[in-house]
Amino acid sequence: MQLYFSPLACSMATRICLYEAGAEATFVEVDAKTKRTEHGEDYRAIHPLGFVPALRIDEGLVLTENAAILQYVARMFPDAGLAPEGELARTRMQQWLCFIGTELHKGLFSPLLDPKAPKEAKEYALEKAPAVLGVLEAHLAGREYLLDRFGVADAYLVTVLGWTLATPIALAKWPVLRAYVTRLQERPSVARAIVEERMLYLRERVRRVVA
Ligand SMILES: N[C@@H](CCC(=O)N[C@@H](CS)C(=O)NCC(=O)O)C(=O)O
Repeated sequence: MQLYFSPLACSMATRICLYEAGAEATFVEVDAKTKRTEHGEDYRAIHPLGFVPALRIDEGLVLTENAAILQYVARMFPDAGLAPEGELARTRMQQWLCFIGTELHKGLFSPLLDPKAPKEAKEYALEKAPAVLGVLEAHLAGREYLLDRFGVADAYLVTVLGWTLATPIALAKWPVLRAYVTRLQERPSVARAIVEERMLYLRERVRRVVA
């Protein structure tokens, strides 16, 4: 399979899960600004909105939407234990994937990180931070992961919470969350993804300055 990604974007959650699973995968970088892949393809022909991630699966099909892709990877590599068994536990996992994707990623972080978002949109998003982060702080108190063991929802959460560094949100106000991020960032699959994507992110920034 082939993962279309942009450095440090939400697509990093899938990279983490592919590493966890020891999957054979290739990674195609998408320039978030020009919407060209590293091979010069027009990425909008692959994803009409130009969003990462997209996952080209072996049968030649392309999947989109982070929550769906993460669950697909978990199902393809069951030995990695990235998604729980059982109806209730699976629904809980979907609950967290939806929460992270809507309340956290799109509701809170997208306006804060989007240079084109108006000031009012950023302020409105920031007002929601205490309630949304408070839900996670309360849930993770006394727990290592969102569910019983590390899984796709954790990969997504640690990726998104890593973005706080580029926003006015200070995780020091949510000590449980801060400890969760620190702990998960030390996990080998997460640490590897961060190191690799940080380097690519810096390279992209340099390319942009030079261009
Ligand atoms: N609904 C999509 C949203 C994905 C998304 O927002 N991706 C961001 C990166 S984290 C993106 O590609 N942004 C590029 C842009 O806004 O043009 C999903 O869940 O996969």
